[in-house]
Amino acid sequence: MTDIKTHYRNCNICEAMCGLEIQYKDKEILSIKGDQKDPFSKGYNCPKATALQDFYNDKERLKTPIRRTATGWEDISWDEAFEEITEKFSAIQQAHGKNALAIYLGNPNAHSLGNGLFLKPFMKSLGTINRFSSASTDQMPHHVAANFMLGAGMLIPVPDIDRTDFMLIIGGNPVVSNGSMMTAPNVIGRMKAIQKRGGKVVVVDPRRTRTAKIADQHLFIRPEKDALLLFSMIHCVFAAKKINLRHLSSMVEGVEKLEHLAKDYAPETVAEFVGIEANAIHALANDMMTADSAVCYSRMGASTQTFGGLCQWLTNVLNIVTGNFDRAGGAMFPQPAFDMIRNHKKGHKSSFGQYHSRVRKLPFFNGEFPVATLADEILTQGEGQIKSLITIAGNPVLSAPSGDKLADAFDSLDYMVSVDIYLNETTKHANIILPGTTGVENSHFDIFFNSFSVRNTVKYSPPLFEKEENQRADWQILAELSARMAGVPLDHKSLKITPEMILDMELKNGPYGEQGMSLQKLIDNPHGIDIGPLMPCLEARIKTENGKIHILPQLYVDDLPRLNAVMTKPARDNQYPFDLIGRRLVKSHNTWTQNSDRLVKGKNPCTLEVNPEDAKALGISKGQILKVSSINGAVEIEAVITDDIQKGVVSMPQGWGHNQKGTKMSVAATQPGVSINDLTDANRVDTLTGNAALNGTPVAIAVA
Ligand SMILES: Nc1nc2c(c(=O)[nH]1)N[C@H]1C(S)=C(S)[C@@H](COP(=O)(O)OP(=O)(O)OC[C@H]3O[C@@H](n4cnc5c(=O)[nH]c(N)nc54)[C@H](O)[C@@H]3O)O[C@H]1N2
Ligand SMILES: Nc1nc2c(c(=O)[nH]1)N[C@H]1C(S)=C(S)[C@@H](COP(=O)(O)OP(=O)(O)OC[C@H]3O[C@@H](n4cnc5c(=O)[nH]c(N)nc54)[C@H](O)[C@@H]3O)O[C@H]1N2
Ligand code: SF4
Ligand SMILES: [Mo]
Repeated sequence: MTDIKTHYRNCNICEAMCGLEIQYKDKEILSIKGDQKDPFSKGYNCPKATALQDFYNDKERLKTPIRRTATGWEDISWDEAFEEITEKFSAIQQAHGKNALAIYLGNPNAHSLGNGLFLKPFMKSLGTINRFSSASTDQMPHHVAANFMLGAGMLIPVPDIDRTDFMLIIGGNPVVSNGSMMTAPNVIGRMKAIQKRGGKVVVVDPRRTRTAKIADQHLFIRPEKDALLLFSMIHCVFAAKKINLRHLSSMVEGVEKLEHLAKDYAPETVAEFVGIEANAIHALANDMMTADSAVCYSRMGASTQTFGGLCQWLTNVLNIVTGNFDRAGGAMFPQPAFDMIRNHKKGHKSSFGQYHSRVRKLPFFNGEFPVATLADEILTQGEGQIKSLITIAGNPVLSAPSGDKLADAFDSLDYMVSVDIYLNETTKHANIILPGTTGVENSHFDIFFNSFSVRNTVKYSPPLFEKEENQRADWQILAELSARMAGVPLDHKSLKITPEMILDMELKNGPYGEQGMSLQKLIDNPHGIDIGPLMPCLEARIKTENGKIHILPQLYVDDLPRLNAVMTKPARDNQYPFDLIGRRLVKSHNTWTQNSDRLVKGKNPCTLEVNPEDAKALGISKGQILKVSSINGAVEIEAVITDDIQKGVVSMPQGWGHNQKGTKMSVAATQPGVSINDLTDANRVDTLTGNAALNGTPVAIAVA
């Protein structure tokens, strides 16, 4: 028994940063469970953590570079792969300009220490502005609001869930997603604790989610009407003369003009469009105003929709005007040990709108263009057209709107490379796939999610298993490709830099450096270190030039006519009378975890939820196969009839569609489902931020 060892690390699949205790013998994992001694997650973990061993053991996971040939894929050496890629990328950039090469970054990059540190220099070495990422199918509106209101895109407020007396959750299902832009392992426990201390949780969602079922109150809302609801609540705060800025009163600019604008959004005016009665809106506003502390938290449902920009701005505004910004129990700002905005100067120029995309004129921001227009930029001929692409840890064929069209666009590229661990729906279009190490083979530190965490904690995880001789880490792939593209010799000292070296320097120079924070300190504390609850810190952290909170940035004022137009249009499109929304499932993470048998076995999870009244009107019965069609395309999917979904709305999971030829994920293919993004429409975006409008897609449904 003595050779059974224990390893502690953080799970890096989702944002919750759960601490894990892993028992192993040699290279075999014996058990994975929550680490009781992790000061933040305290033993909590979800079923996906156990699958870390499946990804590690997966025989289909790629470990050596592969190249597509006329007769199939062949293994090639790293040298050969790098040589070919450097030659092709350089030739394309020479012939068509630097921007002819595009980059797409997917979600796992945010969950990787190495990628978090090495992507920036990598992208710089390619010299292209054609950068895209999953952020524009996700949280871009949060960054835009933080940028314009607080002066830094990463200065995003998070709900102080552990101390609040009233939590309003709009368009988030953290009980299933485990929280997002709110790193909070064990959300159920934290929600129940609110209730136990006499507080209240309200969920606003077109679907009665698991989070809604645990909450004290659930309000169905019509999809994409959240901005009207939020503005109406702000109207109520002004009407009741309950504006209370507390310690921020001398810091907030623009309140008078805001009050004037809010007059147009009385509950009685917006109610019929929002689908929530006026008195319920008054009551909700009253709850926010009267609770000792309160916080409005809005997420994917209020972000990936046509008014995502307005929603995230108004969420901040509601928290500010009710006196719940930068205050215990309200929306607060973490102070992470690795502080990403440490070197941001006050009043630095934002990149928002620095460029506009060539074809659809969507705004550039945070170093990227919206992925909703990637296919246009590949397919539209002319100066500046994208001819070549590198995807890094992303699967946009399944994750981006009109993903099927994107796949066709990929086929028209001159050359494509993917840095990925699987041959999947996206990477099958590449000429070469470069596989990085993953999960337990990597060391880990959450650069990003400590910045969105409901408590200040810090933890480093060493690799559990050494990588095999021929394997490379993602960051090593990025570093070598950068060097080769720049003509830097491969024995150059810059190639000796490791993520650990940078991490140690950041920790030592960070906010806790003087108290002895360092990598060694984290190695000595394998369960992690608790720094404490979030503290008011906005005055010190704000990055606007004059140190003020801009409550009314002009770009939002300019977007209001678009919102107001909603109240004059007919609610329903006759051809596509239903609104399609997405849902997340406990046992899958986006598109990529489905090659684990333990996560996909059981009954088909990829079903369409239909309200009983709609089912009756259309003659749909349980288990029937339905054809769902949109302006983009059509899929066939099994019906589930439930009053958990609002009438007129249908819901299907995101992340599925593993039924394509030419991939190598045979377990995923046993439970393929269909892709929601064969229905979503890349032309539906929040025009303000360019974020994809994945929710609220107009669809028709019929028995197939
Ligand atoms: N309709 C609809 N669409 C959605 C959403 C929705 O709610 N509805 N959600 C959106 C959101 S929030 C997001 S974040 C995006 C996600 O969009 P993507 O990031 O494009 O999709 P993922 O499924 O996360 O793809 C991860 C890819 O990384 C690979 N991978 C996994 N681990 C590693 C690793 O360690 N190294 C490398 N190199 N590769 C790795 C996987 O094989 C996979 O190809 O999807 C978006 N799409
Ligand atoms: N198990 C699991 N966990 C995950 C992921 C996963 O795939 N699986 N993905 C991770 C990622 S990348 C992210 S970004 C997070 C996302 O985390 P969340 O935002 O919590 O995730 P969703 O489940 O997409 O929640 C969106 C909710 O918005 C609702 N909704 C849809 N349209 C509207 C609308 O117009 N208005 C309102 N008010 N609500 C609406 C949906 O019904 C849904 O309940 O989850 C992360 N965690
Ligand atoms: S909740 Fe997220 S971080 Fe925690 S164990 Fe599950 S997948 Fe991992
Ligand atoms: Mo996401």
